[in-house]
Parts: sequence; C-alpha cells; structure tokens
Amino acid sequence: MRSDEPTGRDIPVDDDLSVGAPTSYAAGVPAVARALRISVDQMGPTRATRTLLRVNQPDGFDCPGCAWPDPAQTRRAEFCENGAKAVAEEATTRRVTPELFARHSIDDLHESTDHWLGSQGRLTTPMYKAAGADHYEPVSWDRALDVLATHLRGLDDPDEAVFYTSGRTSNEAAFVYQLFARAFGTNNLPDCSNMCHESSGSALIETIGVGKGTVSIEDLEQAELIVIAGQNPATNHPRMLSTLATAKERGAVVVAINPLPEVGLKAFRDPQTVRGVVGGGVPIADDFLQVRLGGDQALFQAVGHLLLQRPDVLDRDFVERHTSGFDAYVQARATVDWPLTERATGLSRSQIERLADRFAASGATVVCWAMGLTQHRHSVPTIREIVNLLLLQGNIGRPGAGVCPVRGHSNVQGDRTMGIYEKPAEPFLAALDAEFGITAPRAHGYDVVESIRAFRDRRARVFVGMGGNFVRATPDSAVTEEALRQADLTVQISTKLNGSHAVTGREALILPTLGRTERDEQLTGSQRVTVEDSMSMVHASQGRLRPASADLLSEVAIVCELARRVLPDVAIDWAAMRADYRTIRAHVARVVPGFESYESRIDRPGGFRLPSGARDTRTFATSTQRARFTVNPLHVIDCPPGHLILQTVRSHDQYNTTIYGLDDHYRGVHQGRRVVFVSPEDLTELGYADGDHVDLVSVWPSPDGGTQERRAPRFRVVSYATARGCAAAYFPETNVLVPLDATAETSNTPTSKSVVIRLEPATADRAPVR
Ligand SMILES: Nc1nc2c(c(=O)[nH]1)N[C@H]1C(S)=C(S)[C@@H](COP(=O)(O)OP(=O)(O)OC[C@H]3O[C@@H](n4cnc5c(=O)[nH]c(N)nc54)[C@H](O)[C@@H]3O)O[C@H]1N2
Ligand SMILES: Nc1nc2c(c(=O)[nH]1)N[C@H]1C(S)=C(S)[C@@H](COP(=O)(O)OP(=O)(O)OC[C@H]3O[C@@H](n4cnc5c(=O)[nH]c(N)nc54)[C@H](O)[C@@H]3O)O[C@H]1N2
Ligand SMILES: [Mo]
Repeated sequence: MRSDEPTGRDIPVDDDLSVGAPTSYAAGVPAVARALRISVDQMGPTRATRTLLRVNQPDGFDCPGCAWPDPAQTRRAEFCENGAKAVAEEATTRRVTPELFARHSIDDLHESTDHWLGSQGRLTTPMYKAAGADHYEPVSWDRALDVLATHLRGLDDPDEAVFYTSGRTSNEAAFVYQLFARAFGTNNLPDCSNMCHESSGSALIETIGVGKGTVSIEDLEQAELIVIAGQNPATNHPRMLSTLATAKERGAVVVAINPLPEVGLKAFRDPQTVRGVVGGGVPIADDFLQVRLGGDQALFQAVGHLLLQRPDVLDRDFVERHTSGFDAYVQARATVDWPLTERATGLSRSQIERLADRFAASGATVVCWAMGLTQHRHSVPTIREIVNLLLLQGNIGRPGAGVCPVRGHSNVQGDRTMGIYEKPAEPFLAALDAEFGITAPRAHGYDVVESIRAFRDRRARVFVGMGGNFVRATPDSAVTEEALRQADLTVQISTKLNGSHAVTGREALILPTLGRTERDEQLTGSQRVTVEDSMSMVHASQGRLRPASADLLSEVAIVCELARRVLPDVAIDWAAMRADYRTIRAHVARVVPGFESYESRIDRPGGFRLPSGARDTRTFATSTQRARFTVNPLHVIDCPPGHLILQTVRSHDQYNTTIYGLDDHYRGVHQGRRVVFVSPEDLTELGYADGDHVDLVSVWPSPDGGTQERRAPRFRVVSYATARGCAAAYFPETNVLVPLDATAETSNTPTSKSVVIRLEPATADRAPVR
C-alpha cells in the first residue's frame, strides 16, 4: 500500500458528530438543494441535469430509489431528494479500478466504513481472489465465469449453491436468473424480501389470496381515511408525501402510528408546487399515535373490538358474500383487556377509541405500512389484524380503499413476480417446466436466514449475490461473516463496492455490472428492461448514459453466459435471450399470468397494471375461496426491567447499507451515525443523560437456558421524543445485535425492529469502524 494514500481505516469515525433539534417539516427547497449538490458533486453539472430529467419519465429510466409508483400525469421533474441521491450513487463519475484493489488488501477493505467503500465509485473490472490470496486481482470475464461454472459443476448437490437477489434487478434479469437456478436444480433463491416485506406477503396471501397491495395512487387520492403505520415516508418514500398532500386537499384524514414523531408525517412542503416553495407546507397527519414498538397488534385488535360494538358501521353484505371466519373473529374480539392493551401499545384507551371513531366515520380506508410492522416476531399476525379491520367495513376491492404495503427496493415486487422465491408455487413451476422442457426442483429452498445457517454448517458452499450487500444487510453480523468465510466461493454481481466484497469465501469474484441509468447494448441493439412498482404497475425502463466502463456486462448477459457454461446439455437458448430481451419477455408472457401481450403493453407510457382478484373482482384465492378473518393470539414483547426494545432504522442519508452521507437531517443528527435515541424519561430512569456514550448490549435466550449477549460498542445517547421503553439506532451498525434465530413467525424475517437491549457505559474511548 502506498503510504500517502488515505484508507477507509484512517477516516475518523464520528469525531464530528453533532446533534441538534429535529426539523419541523419535510422536503421543500432545502431538499432539492441538497439533491442537486450531491448530484453535481458525483456527476458534474451537465450530466447531473441530463440524468435527473430522465428519472421516471416515460422514455427514461425507473428511479432506482424506492418502489413508490409514478403518478399518471408525470411531472417534468418526477424525483425527490433521496431518488436523486440513489441516481447520483450509480451515475457517479468516480471509478474503482484494479489499482484500488492492488493498494488495499481485503482486510483493509473490511476495516473500512461502508461510507468510504461506496464513495470510491463504480466497479469497472471483474476481480478474482484466489485461495490463500489477500488481495483481489483483475481477471477476464471468460476466466471469471469459468471459475464460477467449475465450482457449480463440482458441487455434490445443486442445493449447495445459494443464489441471492436484491430488489434492483430488472424483471428480465430476475427471470433468467431464477430459470438458471432451477434448471441447475435448486430453489435456493433467497432475496432481500425475506428481510423486508415477507411478513406482508405471508399475511396477505393467506387472507386475501394475493401477497401484494390492493390499491393504486388514485385509491389513495380518493380515500377518506389513510392510516400510515410503521413507515417513515419523508426519508424512504418521499414522493408518497405528494400523494398524501393531494389526498389531504380532497379531505382525507391521515393517522400516523409510530413510536417516533417522524417529520414528514407532521408537515410537508412540496418543492414542485408554488405553495410548497413559499408556504408553510401541508400538515399531513391529523392524529399521531405514539405506539410502543410491536404494539400495533394490540391496537388493531382493540379497534376491531370497538367496531364490532357498532353494527351500523359494518359492511354486512361484503362480510356475508366475500369472507369466511367472521363468527370466530367476533367471538375472539368480544372482549378487550384494556390494561394489557394500554401496556402493549403505550396508548390510552381514549386515543384508541378515537382511532376506532375515525375508522367508523370513513367510507373508504387505506392502511399503509412498511418495516415498522414487518420486522417483529408477531409481524404476520399484526398484518392479519389489519386485514380483519378492513374486511369489517368492506374496505378491500373498492375505490379509495385497501391494503398498501409500501415496498422498498424499486423492483423487489417484480423480482418475486418473476419467480425469485425459495418457496415457489406449483403452477409457476409447472408453467416453467412446460415452457423450457426442464424439471424444476419442487423442494423448497433456503431463505436468507436459512442460507446463513447453511453456510455456517457447511451445507452450502457457493454463494452468488445478484446485487445487494448480503453480509451487511443480514442480522448477526459476526455469525454471518463467519458463515460466509466458510464458503468455497463467494461471488458478488455489483455496481458498487460494499462490505460483502470484503468478506469472502476461500475464493471470491466481483463481477461488475450495468446499472439502470446506463445504455444496455446487446447483439440486436439497445435493450430496455421492465420493473413492477409497489402498486403492480409494470413499465419499461431504459438507461441512456454511457456505461461506467467498457468492461461491464449486464445482469442478463452474466446469467446467460454462466448458464451456457454450467448447463451445456440443457436445451435453453440462452444466447437468444441475451441478444434480445424481447425473447425473455415472450417467455415470461407464456409463464407468468397477467403478462399477455407484454411487449406491446410496455410501449404505452406508464405500462400496465397486473390483475389482482382481490382488487379487481373481489375474488380471493385463499383456502376458503373467500377473504379470511383470522384469530391471532395477542403477542406482547417481553422486556425485562432495566432494558429497552431497540428498533434499527434508516437515517436520511442512506439507502439500506449504502451510506450516502453522515447526516440524518430531519432527526437533527449531523456528521455521525453511532447514536441511540431514547426518551428523556427512560434516560433519567436508567441513569443516563443526553451526550453520554454507551454500549448497546442485546440479550437473547441461549439454547442451554442461559442468555447470549451481543455488543455494539460506543453510541452517543440522544434524548429524543420516542415512545417509552423504546430505543432506535441505525442499521447496519446495529445488525451485530440481532440474533440469527430472532425471526418472525411464518415469514422468518429477522426481528430488526424489536431487539431487547440494555445500555452500559461505553467500554471503548473511540468509535469502531462498524
Ligand atoms: N432514502 C431511502 N429510501 C429507501 C430506503 C433507504 O434505505 N433509503 N430503503 C428502501 C427499502 S428496501 C425499504 S424496505 C423501505 C423502508 O421504509 P421504512 O419502513 O419507512 O424504513 P425504516 O427506516 O426501517 O423505518 C421504519 C419506520 O417504522 C417505525 N416503526 C418501527 N417499529 C414500529 C412498530 O412496532 N410500530 C409502528 N407503528 N411503527 C414502527 C419507525 O419509527 C420508522 O418510522 O424504504 C425504501 N426506500
Ligand atoms: N437491522 C436491519 N437490517 C435490515 C433492515 C432493517 O430495517 N434493519 N432492512 C432490511 C431490508 S428492508 C432490506 S430490503 C435489506 C436490503 O438488503 P440488500 O438489498 O442486500 O442491500 P442494499 O444495501 O440495498 O444493496 C446495496 C448494493 O447493491 C448493489 N447494487 C445497486 N444497484 C445495483 C444494480 O442495479 N445491480 C446490481 N447487480 N447491484 C446493484 C451495490 O453494489 C450496492 O452496494 O436489508 C435488510 N436489513
Ligand atoms: Mo426493503
């Protein structure tokens, strides 16, 4: 390593951390200014302007930020501050070249912050780490793909390979990727969804027969009541605030349910309207229920009880014609244990009654939610209770009403539709077999948590990551790192450098790929791809920028070239699919219901909406062929005295494990990330004060009957108006605290929003890198 070169290790961590007051409104002109500053910094002024004007336009590319849909009338600038950051992160002119890998050993990279790794720029060349080597070296594509193919062909069993996907992958790439995995012989297709909305999918499939939301933007705009539980839209889905502002103007009531008083739920200034620029902004939430972490199930049960006391507000006709299980639900909700409900929710009975009144008064209700509801032990029952509430008033399958799980990654929903799933349904596999003349495996594969266990126990030997940052995004960082290091080969198909590149198996590959903003040239010319948003709209996306390097392959090309090498005897024309993505879409149209006339329907600006029985015709593909009321035992998170329940959240300056910057503007945190938010009352009770430095220690029952402890050192305490008994800190720094076995029932999602911790005086006098 050259001595004049600063490394990620040398960057001081949190020396400049400062904490001020949270802001009082979201977005507005300061947000646009921040977006432009970041874009210009990464791309220069010309490229920044040209690129940002193509985000979410009919002839442009889909924003890689979040999965919030585009309104029917696309405005000239349909992006937000955080979308602009996501674009800048990808379209940056900075480059990672082989010299960087020559200068920095893998250990060096491992000791660098995620922020530093990401800010090195776009990956440009395939890189290989040989067994025993401590550096990556450049390698040709031919050799790289041969290394991977040789490993895969050498496995004793196809189930020793794991094929992970993150939700930025296009429909086309996802389809060929899962096809390859299944033709190879495994359903080991874990994805980021396993850590994200799996609980929503599990609950919705069972109860309404489709694992997706049932509303469109128009429904939100027409709703009379919108409930937003467990979501921080100002940071994570900023364009949703424009929709909410429109709904408010039409008279909708908005209720926010959250342990944190998130700023965007208070007031929003739309930077794209005159009023947003000069005015005080639109207040969003009419009511804010400061629920305790994990208290939503108790809340929704109590509201269900209260609604049942008022037969006049029920939709009898809907209940009789379209649902099952009503009588059992009525019986289960006949009484409510108010002291227990108040303890579980941290809310007063009158607050809960007011919410029930709002449901009763509404003729059309939408419930939106995100990670605050999906990452608890009892997430699936909690979401089932939302369905119960909506069914009572017939709020599914009619305008202005429905369920709205707000998705994260821009194409995470599409990837699942394309078959990225470890537990595929039989009709999908049968259609795949018929189309390609293969016999796809029927045994379920590993999800994310099971994959980590499989590597830990040497049941899995080859890891392939189609995007994402598996090692940093997953729980129990120390255990996960150790597990992945056991692999024979780890392969990351990536646009940017991240922590997963620094935790390798015996051998490792980095395969650099095109991003969504870039031109994708194949034999038949420039290709477009498609994505599906949170509201089931499928539309085209076409990048126009010159690729970050001449040596990048598209995700589709990588999979097809690999498949040709691994499966020479399988009669699938991979080359034709690579050469012309229309060929892939023609296959999809025959395999996946709802994609008929795929090619012509994506010519239409805005694309097309996938059909949904629940939404369109009130037909419910459940075990009873009706929408199902369910009875769910109440779960209250058990938190011993002197302990807090910790939720792990995103700051305003990150995209999952990608750290754009060190500010959490809306919450008043600047130039640092190792903070823990605790209420002033709890701090006093626990004997700490704002500004103290503490270690976070999580406690978890160990198999031998004792307790296991995990420690995340040195966090600055921030006195903050969160719910009593609850704390918040950022991930991925806190993933080390989440035990691998702490997962949600049914969905197996890590419980990243309910980690039982205690605070201890900091043991180190300097913050660690992670
Ligand atoms: N800029 C940006 N955009 C993103 C992302 C990003 O990292 N950065 N990530 C994308 C992805 S993959 C996803 S999944 C989404 C995530 O979007 P969010 O779900 O909004 O993300 P989190 O930061 O995890 O915030 C969880 C919210 O739920 C609240 N909450 C936590 N626990 C509970 C609870 O028990 N009950 C209730 N009622 N509320 C609770 C928290 O206080 C917080 O407001 O955003 C997507 N968009
Ligand atoms: N403690 C805790 N853990 C969590 C969560 C939490 O709330 N708390 N949230 C969970 C959630 S909701 C999610 S979705 C997961 C996210 O898990 P992942 O999706 O695995 O993680 P990301 O940080 O989104 O992945 C970022 C990397 O993706 C790569 N990338 C970006 N764009 C592209 C592309 O177009 N193609 C390819 N091939 N690669 C690309 C880049 O190399 C970048 O470094 O994390 C989960 N982990
Ligand atoms: Mo997510």
